[in-house]
Amino acid sequence: MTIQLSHEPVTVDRDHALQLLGEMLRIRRFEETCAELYMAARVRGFVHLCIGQEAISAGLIPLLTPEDRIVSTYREHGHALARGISANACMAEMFGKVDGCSRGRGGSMHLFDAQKRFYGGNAIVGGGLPLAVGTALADKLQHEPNVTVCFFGDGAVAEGEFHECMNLAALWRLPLLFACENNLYAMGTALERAQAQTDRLVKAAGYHVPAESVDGMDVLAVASAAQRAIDFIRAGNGPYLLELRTYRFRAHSMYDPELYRDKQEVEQWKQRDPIDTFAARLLQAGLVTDAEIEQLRQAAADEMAAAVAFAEASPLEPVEQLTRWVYSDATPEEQER
Ligand SMILES: Cc1ncc(C[n+]2csc(CCOP(=O)(O)OP(=O)(O)O)c2C)c(N)n1
Ligand SMILES: [Mg+2]
Repeated sequence: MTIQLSHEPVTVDRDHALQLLGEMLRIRRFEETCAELYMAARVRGFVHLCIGQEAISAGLIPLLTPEDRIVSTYREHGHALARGISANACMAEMFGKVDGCSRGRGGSMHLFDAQKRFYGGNAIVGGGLPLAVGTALADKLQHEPNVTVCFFGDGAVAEGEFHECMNLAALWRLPLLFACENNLYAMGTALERAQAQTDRLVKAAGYHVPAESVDGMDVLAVASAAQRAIDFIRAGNGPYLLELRTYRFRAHSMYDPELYRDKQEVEQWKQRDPIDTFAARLLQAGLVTDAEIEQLRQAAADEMAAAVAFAEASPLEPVEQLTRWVYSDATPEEQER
């Protein structure tokens, strides 16, 4: 099927369409489950949901090779799941259990899996950017053909690290994709209240970094722009910036009373729900049936229910081991985990 986007036609076949939709549904269900668990005080700590932003993870991450690298933010559940960290390992991490992908030591904001080359989960706004410059520099120096993708929010663009990292990545022509998830708010601060220049493309141009702004609510638009960016970077041309225009439907974190935005604005964005709009397009094109969409929904629900059971059955780390991994006494095999 060929779907006409605003700027170009994109071809997607049935299997691919189902895969994209299925991934978004998995992420949505994982996070709805997290919200329920949090309200029931079964999951503690900070929890930041990406509900509304799922098209970014589902559209971009499957385009990477297993050797490529990802550095993310505290709003990273979707990135981690799309990268192939199992729902069991992510959910156990939410519960702080030993089978969590960070052995229960990180929680929601610090999902991590070195084997999947997923280097966090980072609570510091903009904190992932220098790490990503580091992994991209390492790959460049070792002549590895890998791309590092660094996700960060619109708020991180105001940090000095963003500018330093853009400068170094451009200067050294690093294989780094700057993936800015612009959801228009940094906690309770609207972008235009905090930044004099709100056009990310202008900022990228300041460092001679090619950039594109894309509708982050449209999974096909994300995939098509991300493919262009990744091809450009892998060909040795240096960094690229993608601005993914999106919106979070839920609060900043579970503690936020949301006094800074109109309910009407939120409702308007919900009309552009990346899952509902994509499903509607596929149905309209006759590519999938209602029953198939329902099957995907059910599969996601079953997977997440099983993940909760897995997480609950997983033990807490014994107290005697709490000082382990602080100053590493791990064997090389354990360090690989
Ligand atoms: C260096 C730093 N400053 C401030 C904070 C507090 N803080 C946590 S999230 C956040 C907003 C970041 O917004 P954005 O980068 O747009 O990401 P989003 O939450 O919208 O995904 C702030 C200021 C922090 N964690 N780190
Ligand atoms: Mg933001």
